[in-house]
Amino acid sequence: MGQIEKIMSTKFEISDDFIAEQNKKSEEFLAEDFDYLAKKLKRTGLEIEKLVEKAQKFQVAVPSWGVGTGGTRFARFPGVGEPRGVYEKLEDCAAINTLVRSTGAVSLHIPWDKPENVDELNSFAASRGLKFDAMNSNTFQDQVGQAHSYKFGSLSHADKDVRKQAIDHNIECIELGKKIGSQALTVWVGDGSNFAGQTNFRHALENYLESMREIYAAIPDDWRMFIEHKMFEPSFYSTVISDWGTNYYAARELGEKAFCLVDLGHHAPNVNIEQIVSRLIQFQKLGGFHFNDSKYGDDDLDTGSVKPFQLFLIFNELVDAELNNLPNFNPAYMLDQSHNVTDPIESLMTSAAEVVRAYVQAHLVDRARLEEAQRKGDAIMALTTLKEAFTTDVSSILATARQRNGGAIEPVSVYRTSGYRAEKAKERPAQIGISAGIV
Ligand code: LRH
Ligand code: MN
Repeated sequence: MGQIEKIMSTKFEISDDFIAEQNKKSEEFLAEDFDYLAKKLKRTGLEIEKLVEKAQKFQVAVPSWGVGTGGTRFARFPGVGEPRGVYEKLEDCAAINTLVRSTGAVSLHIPWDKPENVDELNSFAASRGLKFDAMNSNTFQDQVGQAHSYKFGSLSHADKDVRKQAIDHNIECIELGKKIGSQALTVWVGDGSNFAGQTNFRHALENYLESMREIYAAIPDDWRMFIEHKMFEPSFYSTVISDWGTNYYAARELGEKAFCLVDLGHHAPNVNIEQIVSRLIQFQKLGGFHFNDSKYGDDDLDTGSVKPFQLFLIFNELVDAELNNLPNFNPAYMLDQSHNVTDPIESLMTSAAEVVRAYVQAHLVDRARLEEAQRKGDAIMALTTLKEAFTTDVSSILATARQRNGGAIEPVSVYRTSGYRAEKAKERPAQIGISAGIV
């Protein structure tokens, strides 16, 4: 056992026995709700046990940067027992997975999570039952001692030396990812401009593609590269990879290991994201998702907390692709949220459950009836068919899946009863100082 693991083994954890004991309080009502739903679904020819199995297998990765309290440019109001480094972040990610059993992988952000000792990181993660999902590079902030600033861009920067620095950083992320079992690199760049004329749109995209080709060449054959588009912020006049079309063009240009990642908050309000998803599935370039929710900009609110019907409609497209075995369809699911006013662990548990909910509800859709309605142009029947699935309360399926996986029937109340946050407040003395932003 390594040094870190020895230290961390003394820390408070939520035990499986505690969860099983707490579940006793809810088992009876759960059984009642489950039996009622089983009968209701049977009427439409659906086997509830098959749906529970699907829910038990479903996984969505959590962002390491999501377990700390987030903030805005105005302020960040840290909570108690904040994780102070990658090991405490993994501790909290493990607590989430212990309770919901659908978040067994963590997506790291470099250099925020750069480990001193990779072997220690690997053995600690393994000891907590965690794997590593996509690596996230960071060329949107300047690190202390960095030779060139990213103030005016990174992979698309007019200066070749700045681009080289950004390319090298992404390749460093791949090399680290290979050592910890990750199989994907997510590249999001904030590159763009704040004034008309500040950048040449064509040159910026050409520079970006030239840089990405060098990074792509370092992507191992069993890896994928996820390109993340975003309409605006931190640039407020133009963004180099601003929409799914440019993203798709870049992924096509780079090659078969490059795919498009859809962060739900990276689109203008009311954009039809489910159609973008359908297009990327059809074009065999859907790499994955950063799930969150928003009302205005990239608000990074909890998934399903603002537009749950949109989340359902996105999964309706994903399940349609799954059931039709469409080619090259293997999307990576991740949460990417910022928790400014809630306990991040509660938000991530609740959001993970909302993603599984949308997935299970999408499996309730009577697809034969939907296709018939679509053939006949019967809009009301089509919408009703979707709404019947969306308005079916599948909570008892989700809770049963968690319970059968060894997790909590009621994750948030078991978490609160465990006193985990208060224990972490004792173990992790607060770090004094004003801060803003997401980390
Ligand atoms: C950009 C983004 C990106 C991450 C960052 C933390 O808005 O969605 O995925 O690198 O948030
Ligand atoms: Mn994102």
